[in-house]
Amino acid sequence: MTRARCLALPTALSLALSLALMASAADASPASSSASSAFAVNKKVGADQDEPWWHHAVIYQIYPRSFKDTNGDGLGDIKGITSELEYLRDIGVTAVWLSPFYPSPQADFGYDISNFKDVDPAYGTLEDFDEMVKKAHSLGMKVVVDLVPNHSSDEHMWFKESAKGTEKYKDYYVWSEGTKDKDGKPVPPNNWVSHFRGSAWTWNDERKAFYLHQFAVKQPDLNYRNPAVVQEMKDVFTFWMERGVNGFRVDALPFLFETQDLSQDELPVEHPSIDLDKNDYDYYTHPYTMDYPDTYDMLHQWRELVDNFNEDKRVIMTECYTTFDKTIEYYGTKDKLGAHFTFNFQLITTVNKSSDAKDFKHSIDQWMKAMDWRWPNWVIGNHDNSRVATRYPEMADAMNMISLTLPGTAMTYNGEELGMTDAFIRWDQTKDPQAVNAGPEKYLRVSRDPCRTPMQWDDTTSAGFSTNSNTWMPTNPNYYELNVKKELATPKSHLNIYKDLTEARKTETMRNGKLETAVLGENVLQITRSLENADTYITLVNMGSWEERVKTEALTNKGTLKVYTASVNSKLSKGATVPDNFVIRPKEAVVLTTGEASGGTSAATTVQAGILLALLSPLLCMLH
Ligand SMILES: [Ca+2]
Ligand SMILES: [Ca+2]
Repeated sequence: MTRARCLALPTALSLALSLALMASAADASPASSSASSAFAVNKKVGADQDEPWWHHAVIYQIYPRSFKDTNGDGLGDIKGITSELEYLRDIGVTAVWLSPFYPSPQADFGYDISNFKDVDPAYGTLEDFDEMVKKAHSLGMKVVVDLVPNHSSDEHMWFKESAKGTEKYKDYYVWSEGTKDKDGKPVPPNNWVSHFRGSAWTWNDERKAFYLHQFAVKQPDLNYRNPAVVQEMKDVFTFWMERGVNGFRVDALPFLFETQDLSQDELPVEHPSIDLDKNDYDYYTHPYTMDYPDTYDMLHQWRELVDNFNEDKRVIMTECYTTFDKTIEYYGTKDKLGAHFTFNFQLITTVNKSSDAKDFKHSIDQWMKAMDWRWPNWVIGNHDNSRVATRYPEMADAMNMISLTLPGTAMTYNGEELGMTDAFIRWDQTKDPQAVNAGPEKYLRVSRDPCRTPMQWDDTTSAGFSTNSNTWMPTNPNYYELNVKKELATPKSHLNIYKDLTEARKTETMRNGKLETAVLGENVLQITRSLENADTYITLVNMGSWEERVKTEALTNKGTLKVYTASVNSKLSKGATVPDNFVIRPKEAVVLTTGEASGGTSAATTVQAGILLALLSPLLCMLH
């Protein structure tokens, strides 16, 4: 048996009017909407009022290893990216961000870099890279590269020379002789633990000292208190800007600087989770190794370098998993700018499949309230997190609708446009160092392998990712039915819905319209985008486990509402006129508009809506 509630949608009139309506509706019925929150889209970011390319961009994260293999070695490559740029353009992507493709021993899949200014031969050459950038630009797309400043590989020439004590390089890394135990054996200077478990200090026999590594043993932290290191990394930015890249995604920024007083131990968190022990990073607080003030200053220096390189606009987007306030601080201040935007991980870290619509509204509002002069962005998935369709069962479309209809820059991790899911990777197939270090009992809790499986292009060998059936990471066995080819041919597929959404983003309303968020009843999240003299767009998502009834009569004074696009689990179809009352299924999501549906309407859809309304009438009676 279903449970349906009558919900009143707030109007897309002025905020004051909406609030007044909400207040009176709330008095009348417990199922009415909560107060809505409104946010203007502020374009004045930094000193420059011209809109940069990245403001309304859909930035698509490519994990090069898993995207497309063109030479049959089972590894993705740069030529593979080049070969699929038309696909990306056609689905509405406006910029690609490439996860690391630099020469690397692959101890942490490219985040351990042995040369910051080259392409790993496994992925191709600098010429391949230049070709890719040229083609992307010719298709009207931008290219962003990953920049990994915190550490290099221990196989980088700098580290080898530093370990030898070569004068020029001896202070390129953070070295300490530590202390001695009772047997005279050297022990690390403090209790700092690496992200990948165990001490963050490893003894180097050649140097006769410990080196700091906040991540893997093979990722020694660079010493940014050495001006030569600061200059080296600035040269890396310049090298890639000269090759035509349009921006940088800066990796693991909060860990750039540590305290200089290495005698400081870090304290355990107050109530560590029972499955954590003293070798786990999350067992401790990190006041001496995270969000250090000098880090914010270095970011400002990079911002100046990138903004002043030439007349082209480039973006710095930063990866900072930290507290909310510290995250916002990475935007810098109006007087001392930091990132153009720092990743908004709110939809990964503050909400999950158990969250209700109020939690989502709070998560979105909290970010928007902090924006002020800052530019918003939305991240729902990446190479470090379980895939969206797995984290939010049956909500792949809903999450894409949320991230793509909110104002600001939208990020899409490769495969999320298809609703790709995490694959199960056996212990003996596990490659992620974080998972390997956790051991066979705990690896599934931390492994990032499941979200890094090959892109699913079609139903041929290895999902069309490679002609080789032996790929570096197994292909998710669901590729026979979950792939680009099939979804492109299926009118109501995750991919075609994604295309509808990127199309909507081109409208003036989506670019410049104000945002209102509201909750209908307990479970339906409403995101309204409106602009004077332009069509209104309303995203509705039922976060609950039951059907919800939505009443549309008070919604708009702009005429009939149509379904712009609807999730695969929706009964509504694109182009259908929205009935006065309709039921929204659990985890269903729709975008409604006062204008036309994406890509026009079909004759069948209106009929379907009529049938739906007829089916609903018994429920309407039940409620009286
Ligand atoms: Ca290859
Ligand atoms: Ca560091």
